[in-house]
Amino acid sequence: MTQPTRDDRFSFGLWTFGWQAQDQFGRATRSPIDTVEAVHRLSELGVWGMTFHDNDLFPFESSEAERRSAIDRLQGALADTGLVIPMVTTDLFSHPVFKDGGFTSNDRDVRRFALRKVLRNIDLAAELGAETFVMWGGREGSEYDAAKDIRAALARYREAVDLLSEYVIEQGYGIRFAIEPKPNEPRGDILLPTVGHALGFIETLAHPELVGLNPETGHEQMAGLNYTHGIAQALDAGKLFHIDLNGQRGVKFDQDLVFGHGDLQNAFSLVDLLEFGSPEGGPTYTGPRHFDYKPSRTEDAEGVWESVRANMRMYLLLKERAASFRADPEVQEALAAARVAELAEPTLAAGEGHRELLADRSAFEDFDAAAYFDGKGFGFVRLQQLALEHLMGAR
Ligand code: ASC
Ligand code: MN
Ligand code: MN
Ligand code: MN
Repeated sequence: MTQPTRDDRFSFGLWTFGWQAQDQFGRATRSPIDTVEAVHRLSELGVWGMTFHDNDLFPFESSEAERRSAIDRLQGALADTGLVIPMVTTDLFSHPVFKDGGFTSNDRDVRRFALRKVLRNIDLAAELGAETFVMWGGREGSEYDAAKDIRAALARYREAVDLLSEYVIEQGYGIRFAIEPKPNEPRGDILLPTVGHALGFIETLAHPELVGLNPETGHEQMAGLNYTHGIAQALDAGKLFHIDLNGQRGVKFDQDLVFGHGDLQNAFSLVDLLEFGSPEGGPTYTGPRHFDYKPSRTEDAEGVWESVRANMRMYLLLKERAASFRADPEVQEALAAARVAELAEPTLAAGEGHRELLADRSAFEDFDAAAYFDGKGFGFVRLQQLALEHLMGAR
C-alpha cells in the first residue's frame, strides 16, 4: 500500500524537484533537470501528474519557436508515459517587471502585461487538458503601508480574476481557478494571506463558482494557523479545488519541506480528513494530491528523487496510520466518550425554532451547568494519546 500508483493521483510541480536550490544567501547547488527526463522519472516512481508555471517550462525571454518546442517536447513525454497535466499556473513573480506585483502593481502597464501573460497561459493550460489554474500572488502585496492602497489593490485583483473568468467561459474551457494564499515572503505582506481572507474575497467576484482555493500546508502554518482547520473550512465552503502539500516547522520562512517532515500531527489529521473525513468515512477530496515542496539545498540529484519518493511515502503511510486509528475499537470507544459524533447532530430538533427553544425549560431553567465543575470531562487527552500511538505505529 505504500507503493505509489497512478490511482493515488500524486502530482508534483516542475519547480519542486526542478529547483536548483539557489536561495537568498547562496547560489545553486544542483544542475537543471531536463523536463522530458523528469517526466519519465516521475512516471517510473508511480507519479500521476505534473504541474508547472509557464516559465518553469520555457524561459520568460523565449521566442515563440522556443516556447513551442518546449511544449512539444513535454507533450511527447506525456504521450510516452501517460503522465497528465492536471494544473497549470503562471509565473508573475520572478521577472523584475513584477517587482511590485502583477495584477496589483501600481504600474497600470504592468497590470495589463500580467493579464496578457496569464491569458496566454490559460490557452496553454486548456491545450494540455488542465482542469485547474492556480493563482499564487506572491508579489501581490507590499512592504510599506503608505505605498499600497489595499482597497484599490483588491479591486484590481477582482478586476483581473473577473476578466480571466469571462475568458474561460467564453472560450468554453473546462478550467476552474484556485487562489493560493500565503501570508508573506517574498513580499512583507501578501494580499489574500490566508484561506479565510481568500474565501471572503471569492464571494465578491463576478463568477465565484469558477474560483476556489489551493491552500498550501506551510503557508497556513507560517501564519500560525491549523492547516487541517483551513482545509476543513475550504471543504465546508465547497472551495477545495486543489491542494499544495508540504512541510513546515512553525512560524518562520517558507520551508517547503517534504510532506509530513514538518508538523507531523497536523499532517496525520489532514490525511485522515481528506481520505476518511466524509460522514460515511470516505474521502472528502478526490482531486490531485499535489506536492509543492523543495528538496533541501543539501541534496544532490539522487537526494532529489529520494525526496520525491518521501512525499508520496509519507502520504501513504499516514493514510495507513489513519485507517488503523479509525479501525481500533478502543479508539471508537474513546471517540464516543469524547462525543465527537454528537457535534454532527443539529442543536435544534426538527421543526424547532426560537419559540420552542424558549419554551424548553430543560435547555435553561432546569439545565445543570454546575455539573460541569468536577465532572462531565470530555476525555480528549485519552483520544489524542490513542491518535499519537497509532501515528507512532505503537498500536
Ligand atoms: C506556486 C505555488 C507556490 C509558489 C512557489 C514558487 O505556484 O504554489 O507556492 O508558486 O512554489 O516558488
Ligand atoms: Mn511554500
Ligand atoms: Mn504552493
Ligand atoms: Mn511553493
